Formats: sequence, C-alpha cells, structure tokens
Amino acid sequence: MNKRALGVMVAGLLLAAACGGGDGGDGGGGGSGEESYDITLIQGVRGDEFYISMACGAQEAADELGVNLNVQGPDEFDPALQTQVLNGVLAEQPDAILIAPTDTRAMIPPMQEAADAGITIVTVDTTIEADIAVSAIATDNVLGGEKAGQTLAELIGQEGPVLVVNVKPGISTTDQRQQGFEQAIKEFDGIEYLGAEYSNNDPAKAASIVTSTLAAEPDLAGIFATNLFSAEGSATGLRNEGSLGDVKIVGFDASPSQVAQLKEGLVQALVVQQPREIGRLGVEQAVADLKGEEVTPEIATKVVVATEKNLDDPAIADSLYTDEC
Ligand code: T6T
Repeated sequence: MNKRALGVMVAGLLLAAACGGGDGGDGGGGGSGEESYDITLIQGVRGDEFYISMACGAQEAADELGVNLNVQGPDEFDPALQTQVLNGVLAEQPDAILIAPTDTRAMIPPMQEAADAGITIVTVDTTIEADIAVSAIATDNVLGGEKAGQTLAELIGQEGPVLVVNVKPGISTTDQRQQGFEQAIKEFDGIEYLGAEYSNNDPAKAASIVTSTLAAEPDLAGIFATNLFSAEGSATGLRNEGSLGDVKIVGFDASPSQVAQLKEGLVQALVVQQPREIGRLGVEQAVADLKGEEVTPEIATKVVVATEKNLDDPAIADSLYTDEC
C-alpha cells in the first residue's frame, strides 16, 4: 500500500471511530455517511434454493439501505442445530435478526433470549407460537395448500386416492399447507385422502414413501408434496417406479431441479412462493424498527401456480428460485 492510500485509510478509520461506527450497536441507519446496521439472516437450512433466493432479496435491500448483512443457517432443518446457530449469532450482537424458525415451539426460548438482549427480531417464512417478532413475513400457506388441492383435484379428474408428503409436524408453513390442501379436497366426493407422511426434509425418505405407498395403493392418483425436498424426492420416487405421468404430483416451491422435473412431465404443477420478496421485506421491516419507524406486524406474500405451459410468463419466470444471486 502506498503512503497516500495508507493516509486515506487512517483518516477513514479516525472518522469512523469519531462517528462511533463499526461497533454494531445502536445504529443510526443506512445510507452514505451514516452508521449502518448489522443484520443477520438465519435460514431454516443452508443450501436450500428457497433460502438462497431469500438471501438474494435480503442482500438487495441491504445494499440499498446500507445494511451489513450476514447470512447463516444450520446444516439440517432442525431446531437444535438452528439454536446453536442462533446462539453464535447472539454472541456477535447484531442490531437485528431475521429468522426462519424451524419449529413453532422449540425456537421460542432462544428467540426470546435474543429479543431480551435488545435485538430486533423479524420472522421470515416460518413463524412461532409467541409474540416475539416485530414483523412476520410469510407466504399465505393455507391459501397455497388450497391452490395445491384444487390443482391436484383437476389433474386427477376429481377422483382417486391422494397422499400428502409433508416435512415434519411443528413447522408453521408446511402444517398450514397440509391444512389448506385438506380443506380444498374435502369438496370432492370422489377423492380418497390417504393422509400425510413425513419426509423429515430428506428427498430419499420422500422417494421411499412414494415407493411404499405405490406398493400398497397401486391406484394412487395424486401426491401433494409440501416443500422443495419433499417434492424433489417424491418425483424421484415416481421416476424410480416408472410411473411417470400415471400419478400426478403437485409440489410446493420452485428449485432448478423442481423446474426440470416439471419440464420432464414428472411433476404437473408447482406452487411457487416469493422468497426474494420475503427477504427484501424482512430487511426493510427490521430497518424500520431500528429507526423507530412504523412496522407492519404481519405481511402475507403471494403464491403463483407454475405449470409446464406457463413457465415463460413473466410472473412465473420471475418467481422461480435460484441457486446463486
Ligand atoms: O418451502 C420452503 C419453506 O417455505 C418451508 O418453510 C421449509 O421448506 C422450504 O424451505 C423448502 O425447502
């Protein structure tokens, strides 16, 4: 580094120290010349394109608002692992945490601890059964489940046995999707509901659920898979059984692999969320709270139904998930 560059750097550091910058404490808001906030996004699980897309939206908002965004997540969709991540984040004392809690109850105590430490909490995607977050931004998951039910009913000519491949009980989003689906299919007398089985967010488990269900119910007409990994795995299960197109699948989410399965005809429809929008809104709401501005306690984001035919419509194409920003 030359002397001039060093001088500029030292002057910058002195200025930052004078303004109290860099301590991540009581930030004065984004924008040039002002202290910026430190916000951490804690995903439900790392490597899931839903949360990757959410992080991209959060980063866009962070760039616009001059926020330092840090993104972390557990290796599995699991409250014990997510609590460890949250505890590590707590030690860093960010101004706000955006979190997708992996369990409606188990995540209450660690989130309460974070709120008690004066950190602004915003939930993104999933929610908890306690009033800790200043804002909760989520898909209308009951509506999404209803749309899945209506779409699947249409695909199977309103008759035959149908199965739900869910994730695990206690996740707000996927519980609500199942609820919405069950409400919707009640309207069709010809549909026999086989109930829900749980994949534990493991595609291999989802595939084996499909294999064993087909062995017991060779006339299986349709499957609703309530999230990305359950849907990817269910479709793989059908491919393994050579049942391409015989059994209709409506999945939730729109990862690149799910879109490929839709194009292949293995899956007939996907209920697509707006994870980028959820991430963006999460940062905006956190910053509003930190600045003492008005915050919206609950924001519901929309879903769209993608089929092979409408994939190029801008409303659908713009909603598909990404594996990198
Ligand atoms: O479906 C999303 C998310 O909305 C849900 O809460 C958990 O699973 C996903 O992340 C997809 O894997």
